[in-house]
Amino acid sequence: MDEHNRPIHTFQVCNVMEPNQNNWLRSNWISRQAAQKVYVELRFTLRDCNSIPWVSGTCKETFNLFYHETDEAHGVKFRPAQYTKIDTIAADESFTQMDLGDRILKLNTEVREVGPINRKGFYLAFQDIGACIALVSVRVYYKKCPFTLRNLASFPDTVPRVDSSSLVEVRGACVDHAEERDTPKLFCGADGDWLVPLGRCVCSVGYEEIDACRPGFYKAYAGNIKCSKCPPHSFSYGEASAICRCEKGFFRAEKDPPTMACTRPPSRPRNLMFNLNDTCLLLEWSPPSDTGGRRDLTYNVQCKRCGPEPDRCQQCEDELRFLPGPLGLTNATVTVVDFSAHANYTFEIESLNGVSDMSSFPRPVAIITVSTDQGGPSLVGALKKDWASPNSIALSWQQPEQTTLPIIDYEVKYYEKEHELLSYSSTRTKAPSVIVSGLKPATWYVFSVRTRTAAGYSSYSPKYEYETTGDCKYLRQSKVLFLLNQSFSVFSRCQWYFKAKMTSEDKRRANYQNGHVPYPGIKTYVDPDTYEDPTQAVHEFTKEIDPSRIRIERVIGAGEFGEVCSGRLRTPGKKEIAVAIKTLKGGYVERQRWDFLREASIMGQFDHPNIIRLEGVVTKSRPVMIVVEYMENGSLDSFLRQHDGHFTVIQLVGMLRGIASGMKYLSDMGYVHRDLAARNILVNSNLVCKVSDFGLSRVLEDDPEAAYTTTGGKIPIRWTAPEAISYRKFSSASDAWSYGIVMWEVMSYGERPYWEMSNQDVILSIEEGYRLPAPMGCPVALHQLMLHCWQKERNHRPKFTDIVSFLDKLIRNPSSLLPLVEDIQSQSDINLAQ
Ligand code: ACK
Repeated sequence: MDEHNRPIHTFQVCNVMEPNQNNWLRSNWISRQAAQKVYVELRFTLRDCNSIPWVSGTCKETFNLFYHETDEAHGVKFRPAQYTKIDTIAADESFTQMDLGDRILKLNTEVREVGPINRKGFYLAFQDIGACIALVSVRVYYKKCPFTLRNLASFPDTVPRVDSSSLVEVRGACVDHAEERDTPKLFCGADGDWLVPLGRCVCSVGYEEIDACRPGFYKAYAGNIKCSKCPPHSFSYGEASAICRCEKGFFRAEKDPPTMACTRPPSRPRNLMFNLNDTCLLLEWSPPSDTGGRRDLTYNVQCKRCGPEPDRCQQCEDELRFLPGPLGLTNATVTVVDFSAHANYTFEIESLNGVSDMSSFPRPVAIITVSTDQGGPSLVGALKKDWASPNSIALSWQQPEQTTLPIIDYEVKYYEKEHELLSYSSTRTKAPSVIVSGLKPATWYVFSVRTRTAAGYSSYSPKYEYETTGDCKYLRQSKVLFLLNQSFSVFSRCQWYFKAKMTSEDKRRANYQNGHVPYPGIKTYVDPDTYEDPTQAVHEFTKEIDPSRIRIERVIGAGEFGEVCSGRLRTPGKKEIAVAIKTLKGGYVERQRWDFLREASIMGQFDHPNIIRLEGVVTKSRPVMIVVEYMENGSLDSFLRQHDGHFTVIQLVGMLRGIASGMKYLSDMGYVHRDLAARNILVNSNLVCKVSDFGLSRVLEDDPEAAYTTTGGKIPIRWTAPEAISYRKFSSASDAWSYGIVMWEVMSYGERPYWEMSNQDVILSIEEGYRLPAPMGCPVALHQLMLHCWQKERNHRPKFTDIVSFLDKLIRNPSSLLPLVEDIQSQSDINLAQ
């Protein structure tokens, strides 16, 4: 019985009482098969001699294992002398009589290696020399590395070497639909384990691991990558596709990779137009609406010349000269020269791409007929000069009343009157107005305009002659100003003596005499520094607020004098309002208190929607506070940086208009800001921009942008006009320069003017005539206005009132903002190429 009490067959011997035992048991012949080394596992029981009385001389506790190699079976023949001993086998555990009674089976298992075996087979034999044994089972086996698949290669059953320290190198064979990358190899170890995988196979085209590509998928390259979905406009019906086939009407060019979508020929060019003058015919068109999904778009031009009967046409490419050529054009334009006057040419422009040749459909073309007898759509009305400066002339004209086709734009052609035959320039505008800049001072120019519709250009308007203003006139004006300045300084000295006794009305009058011409209904600004007792200025221009009406909510920033907080202000009988509260930190000296309150005394004099509004001050209790309206979006520069690209041009122009309007108010009042910059503009929740930071004579001390100049002042160099930098000539004209910089900051969404250039380089480059280029996406009209603000000669700069009305015009006519500087630049590149 085995341990589970099942009956088993055993070979037993137990002649322990008799001496000189020599009993043999021999196996059948065992075929070696592929084995070089075999293992013999024996399971047996053995009786403990001590547990058997009276057997001490004869009882043994071991038996012997033998083998004999032969190439064939010997039948019953058995000659023990031929056998080789493998080992003496002893039991780890032997059993006793008690174990038998308790039916405990103490089974031993022993394994022995036999080999190398060279003959075809062998016998095993067991020799008993007087033990009490039962041989329960004999298992004979050999070890092999079994068939395996590794790295898409199959490795066959492999028998290890007899010498257990050397490995068998086995080359794998790629499985079906896989191909070798590096020779796949495995090594078979002595214990039948596969070791050290090397090399690999990869899936062939059209197959992925485990499976063939499903329909709708493909695999164009061998490799252990997945099958991919067919690219757009292609399909695969069957399994294991190496490439997807193109849908009808779509193609794959020879060099297109299988991963690329199938493409089709492009549609026809659009908006084909011509522009004719005496010597040149410019054909221009827009790219097709459907490029077929490709980028290798080109155009061919064909020409037909037709007589009075339209069906009698001749090819005419050879008669004409095309620049750069008639075929394979990559730009949507071609210039035609050497044409005859008084002829009708029909041009066909076809768009092509890399698969056009594969389609059997006729190629769609755009057709235009050009009569070289000039004429065309309607004329524009009279050309009026709006204003002129030494370098620019602003023109406007009436829009043609009736045009069958919408006007695309106007072309303004101009040249110096004296050099009519030498050269001319042209500029385009979508609005019926233009500022022509880059002109010479005191020079006569000739202008004419023509309209462009989809049918081409009209003939030019009659010529109009206008002159730029001359420098002499300005020189004269400067002299007058200079003289006025002389008298001011005398007056200023006298003023000193009267200062204490002057009322604000007297001061306004004094300001008036200082050269500021007050506008009817607009007060003149009074410099609070002209008060001997500053408290009086504070008293005169600000309202004292009872601090109990103020509720401070949170700190929003740090000012030069203390924290800036937001909060609420209650006014009896009015709605509570949000306010910003600037505080003066404790431990100040009287001078600092005055510097702090000076801003309030200035702000309190202003009342304009684009100037930050002073609600009042707290001076009679601590802390001293200045309370102003709350501007939800904080300062303009950081606001723009946080919302880069978020606004329409019209919104940006709206902000600029607001700032210009605030500045117009300040300049009308005779107040010069000196530190106009986006960081000193605040923005509320409705995007209304308001001028702030009236830090005043001391403003520049507080501005982190301000740097000391050679003349000793502290100045925000990048925002300041050259005359203010070199000799502190601050004026509304220098504010206009700064306004130009603010325009640039706004249009570039808070970019730093002159980027990382040093202050010294900025000064030098301005001196050499360098000006900031237009920011990306900046309309031409706005950059021209900036350049106007940055005229070296300050009297040539626009006044804020001009700026406001110019911006208003742009806002009323948004199409005037469409031409962008970058578009015009690429257009002028084309013109230059011609
Ligand atoms: O850029 P900001 O958010 O806007 O951070 C500064 C900070 O206080 C220190 O000057 C903000 N600030 C100043 N005045 C006002 C105001 N009237 N309304 C809202 N924020 C203000 C400014």
